[in-house]
Amino acid sequence: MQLTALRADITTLAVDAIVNAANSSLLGGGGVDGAIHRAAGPELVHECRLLGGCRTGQAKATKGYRLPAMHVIHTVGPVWRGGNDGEAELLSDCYANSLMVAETLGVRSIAFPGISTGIYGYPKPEAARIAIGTVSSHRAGCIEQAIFCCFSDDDLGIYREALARFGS
Ligand code: AR6
Repeated sequence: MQLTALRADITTLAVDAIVNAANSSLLGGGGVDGAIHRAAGPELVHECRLLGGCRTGQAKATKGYRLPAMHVIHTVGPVWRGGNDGEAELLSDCYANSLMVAETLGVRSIAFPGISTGIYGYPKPEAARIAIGTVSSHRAGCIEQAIFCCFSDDDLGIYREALARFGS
């Protein structure tokens, strides 16, 4: 699987699936969640209502509706509470479970935002290391490309450095 980082608004990416950093209601919110719902249109929240929410670390899929991406995989990251509350494992679960759901959909390209690193307050360099470590240890079936979609140049710098350290 190829791992890349780029700077973009995730709602513009023409990949098979984008991942949404949602909350457990799956009914929308701020940050990347709000942007995805606005770009996908109202049908997205209609489908989300049928999913019955989502626990932290888990992932559930919907269609992409008006997005260029075919699928949205909604996952719920942990709220950062200082690091001793299982945050790292839960964040890793978000990436691993999103990839598992993507495989069941036959996804070949997937883009991730920095789950939990906005409103939920997860420190960005540590979150990037977990994201890269988890995605690179996934035994790929159909997924050929994983993109870490960074919203700012600073975030892209963090991912570039983490990828270089990881040896990608
Ligand atoms: N494209 C790519 N990345 C983005 C975009 C975008 N359009 N917009 C923001 N980001 P956040 P969280 C980045 O706060 O921390 C919502 O209200 C942003 O810079 O969206 O997991 C949910 O409903 C940051 O690096 O998600 C939950 O209640 C990253 O996306 C809560 O926020 C994640 O920031 C989830 O908080």
